[in-house]
Amino acid sequence: MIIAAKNTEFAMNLVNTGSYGARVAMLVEELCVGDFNGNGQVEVEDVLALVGAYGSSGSTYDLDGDNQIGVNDLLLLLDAFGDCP
Ligand SMILES: [Ca+2]
Ligand SMILES: [Ca+2]
Repeated sequence: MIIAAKNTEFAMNLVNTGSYGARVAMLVEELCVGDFNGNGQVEVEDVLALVGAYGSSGSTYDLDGDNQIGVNDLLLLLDAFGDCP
């Protein structure tokens, strides 16, 4: 399971229904918000990708978590414009 989110807390229940023990490992890494093409920068291509999805619903370009691609997502993207940390 991969979850990408910003400023979000997650609660989860894990149930082991098997007869063996289980180990859960969690990796927390800082994502580069808005770097949709994964090249280490938020640049024009990422802006164009978001603009292309503007007005739709979905999670890929939804940076504020409201399930709609809109002006707040564009503003968050522009705020992150440049090299990833
Ligand atoms: Ca990029
Ligand atoms: Ca949104």
